[in-house]
Order: sequence, then C-alpha cells, then structure tokens
Amino acid sequence: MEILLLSGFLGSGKTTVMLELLDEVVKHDIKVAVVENEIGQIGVDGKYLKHCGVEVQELFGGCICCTLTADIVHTLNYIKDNHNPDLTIIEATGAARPADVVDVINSNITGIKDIKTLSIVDGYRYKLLMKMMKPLIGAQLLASDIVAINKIDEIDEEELCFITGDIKRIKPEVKVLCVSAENRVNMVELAKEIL
Ligand SMILES: Nc1nc2c(ncn2[C@@H]2O[C@H](COP(=O)(O)OP(=O)(O)O)[C@@H](O)[C@H]2O)c(=O)[nH]1
Ligand SMILES: [Mg+2]
Repeated sequence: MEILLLSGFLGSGKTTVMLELLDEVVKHDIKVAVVENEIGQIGVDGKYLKHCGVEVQELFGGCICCTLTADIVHTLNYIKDNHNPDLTIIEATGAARPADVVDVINSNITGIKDIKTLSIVDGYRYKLLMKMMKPLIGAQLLASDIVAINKIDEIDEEELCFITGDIKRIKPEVKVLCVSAENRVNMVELAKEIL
C-alpha cells in the first residue's frame, strides 16, 4: 500500500484536489482508500465514493499528527488488512505537521511501500497566511515532496511568480505545480506526479 498525505491550511482546497485526483485514480483502475481527518467546507460523500469503489474512513475530533496518532495507526492497519488498496489518501487537518504524521506511520505500520506528501497552498491567501502562521505553513512546505499552488484562477502572473519563488526559497528541490482544482487546470499533470 502506498500513502499520499495531503496537507495545507483549512480552505486551501485539499478536498477539492482530492476529489479531482480520485477521478483520475479510478480511471486508472487503482484501488484506493481515503482517510478524512478534517471537517471542511466541502464534505467527502462517503456513500458516493464507496459506490465508486473507494473505501472512506473518517477520523474527526483531533489531529492525526498529535492527539489521534493511535487512531491513525489503527485506521491504516484496518484499511491495509481489510481492503488492501494500492493507494490510501489521507486528508490531514490544516494544523497538522506532515513530518510528524510520516514519522508515526513509519514507526508503527509495516508494509507501506511509499509515503508522498502533497501540500496544497492557497494562492489567493498565501501572503496573509504566511504573515499569520509562517512556522506552520513553512513546516508543511518543508515536509512536502510536491507542492500544488491552488486557486491560480484568483491570482495574477506576478503574484504566482512571487509565491513560487518564496516556496523554492523554503525548499529548493521541491516540485511545484500551479493548479486550479475547481477549474480542473493542471490536475491531470498533478495526478501524473502522484500516480
Ligand atoms: N477560486 C477557487 N476556489 C477553489 C479552488 N479549489 C477549491 N476552491 C474553494 O476553496 C474552498 C475550500 O476548498 P476545500 O477543498 O474544502 O479546502 P480544504 O479545507 O483544504 O479541504 C471551497 O469553497 C472551494 O470551492 C480553486 O481552484 N479556485
Ligand atoms: Mg477538506
């Protein structure tokens, strides 16, 4: 089983990105499960996804990087033993530190082939969020394998260049893609990076 960990601040577009990625994943006949840790604006319709063959587990009331570490281990072991998907996508809360989640998984679960961390950056609120919580967003970016700058439909070229440059200063080797999940811009390219 491979794991894709989605991080990024509340409202950045994690669920929207995930639903678009699931479309691609299902097209490629990849068996997939979802762990939803954040109650957000856009809900994950478990019943609908189950209909498409996607197993959905919900873990609410805390964060999988700290208060719910035992629960995420239990849930991932349950998914592995009972569904054995090729890929499990975890949507963490906006407050989660992905490096801590990766440590918990690596220290407690066997049989994980690969864990990738994808951070979703809210292009529209980037400057504001960096002003308010640089340590958290910076830690999320540092722990990422791939960064998707989302909501590019809301920002101009100059703003996008600034954000890309800022992310590259924080983590020069990280792969950065510019997307609009809502408008399906560059989502196939993002899926290719992940699958
Ligand atoms: N303008 C714009 N809005 C988006 C885009 N992607 C997501 N959103 C909106 O951002 C809000 C938060 O999205 P959601 O996926 O729930 O974010 P999450 O909290 O990180 O899971 C919703 O109102 C989405 O419709 C995008 O590409 N462009
Ligand atoms: Mg969400």
